[in-house]
Amino acid sequence: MADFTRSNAWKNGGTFDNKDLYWYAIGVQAMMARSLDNTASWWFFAAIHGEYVTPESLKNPRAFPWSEIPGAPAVPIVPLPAKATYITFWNQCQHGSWYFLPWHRGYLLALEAQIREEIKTLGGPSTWALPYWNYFGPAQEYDIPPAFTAPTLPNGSPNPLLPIARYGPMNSADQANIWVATEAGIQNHPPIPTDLFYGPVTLDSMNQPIFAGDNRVPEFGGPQTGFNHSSGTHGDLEANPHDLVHVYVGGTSPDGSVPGLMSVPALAGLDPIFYLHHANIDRLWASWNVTLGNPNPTDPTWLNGPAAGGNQEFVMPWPGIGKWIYTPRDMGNFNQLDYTYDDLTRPGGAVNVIAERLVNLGAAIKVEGSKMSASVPEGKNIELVGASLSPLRVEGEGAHTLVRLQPEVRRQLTASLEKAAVSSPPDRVILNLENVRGTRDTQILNVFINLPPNAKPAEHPELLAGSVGLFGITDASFELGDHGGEGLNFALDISKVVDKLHLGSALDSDSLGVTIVPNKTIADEDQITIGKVSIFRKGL
Ligand SMILES: [Cu+2]
Repeated sequence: MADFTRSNAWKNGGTFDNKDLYWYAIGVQAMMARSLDNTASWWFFAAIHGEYVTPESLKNPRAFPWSEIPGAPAVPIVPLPAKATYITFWNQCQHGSWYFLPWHRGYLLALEAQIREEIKTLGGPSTWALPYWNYFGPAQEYDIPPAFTAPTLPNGSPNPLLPIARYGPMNSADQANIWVATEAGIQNHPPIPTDLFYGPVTLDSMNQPIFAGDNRVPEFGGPQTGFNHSSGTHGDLEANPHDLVHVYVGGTSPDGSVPGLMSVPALAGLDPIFYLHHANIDRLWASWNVTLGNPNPTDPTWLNGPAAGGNQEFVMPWPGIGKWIYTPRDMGNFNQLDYTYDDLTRPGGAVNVIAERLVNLGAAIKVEGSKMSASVPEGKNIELVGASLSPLRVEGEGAHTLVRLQPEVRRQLTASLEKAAVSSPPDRVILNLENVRGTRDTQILNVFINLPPNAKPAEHPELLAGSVGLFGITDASFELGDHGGEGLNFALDISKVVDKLHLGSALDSDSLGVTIVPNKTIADEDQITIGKVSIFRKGL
């Protein structure tokens, strides 16, 4: 039986009438009153995720220093903790890794424990739990809950949940304009300029039943890695919704000079909405396990975490005990943790992607009422279907390249689609953007396949392969950083687009056109490049 229940932040209209939000604000205010070097301060916790305040982090000339963040709140840059302390605790967040979900679960637990301490000290409820922001919820829940944009607390003091540097999907200084571009959000908000495109934040990642993958097909939870703070291939849940929500909520200042806090890993933990976004990501993982019945890895290298392999350990400050060390094993079994969520149903209901594809491909499948049965291929065979021949510079309103298909592999892929049946599931097809580099974390790139010349992207959603937010690209592109500036990789499941091309006989070609459409015009100094666009098939 869980001791604590995390609830929907939109309860009671998402205002301070929702006592979870009111007490969160009180706790955040107490933590913000402490100094940077205090392990129980708001600033220390933000730096655990990532920071641009130590000399080591500021070596990257494209870093946006904490000293330049416009207040409120006024973000302190001194006093730094002792170096041994910040080396142990700061810059831990795991991205592009199968540790993404378990590391962030522990991070949320530690922050929640600290906030609960503050609340208890100030006479609030001892059962307080961190609320979550379910931007996929009904009505206008794609909007940020109003408690995060109110200028003041009920007593008239400044609202600690409202930072200046939060600009939303329209890159606007108007705090009323902070929302997540889900399909409902896009429909109900001001029209997007038609030469650009806002790729939707979706729940498609919830349909992937396998947790761990590799750099080409990272699956639901991400590729197997060691301790991985930046670079690498983002897993399906990490890429969309996680990265896209960060970038849509953070945005950039209207003149482009200030990144929204949420858009950059080394700034994101400073914005109080961060933890409600991550609580929702954590809830989706729990739902994927508990409601959909999908298993976490049983591999000891996942269970024991990177410390068992000689890497850094996952460690958090913890009120009363000082320091808490944890592993993915401690985080993975949701039913054994001391908290739960008020809603673990899979948002949008169950979806069987393979069954949907079989219907679209015209295969005869067994239909029982509204339920369709078809198994998911568990195969490990991954094969390159084709790749672009040269690196791609993405500037202005976008870029275009060709992916050359290898005739023999393309024929095998076509054959798999032609003979698709319950007993012979079609290949999955995955498009990779490899070594994406640049200096603008706030950018979103939308990837279209065979978009006709001069066509408006918004009129061709059926050709959208997917969308990626460049959350973390500045650090991942720094030559003197952890991975030599190799950049980020993204993997988009394009099976449904390929099925349509196949049915329209457009797959029978020696190449596919790939068009990159940004969500906002790209400035030259952002230096966004894609090393290679490649396409893989994953079959039985
Ligand atoms: Cu995050």
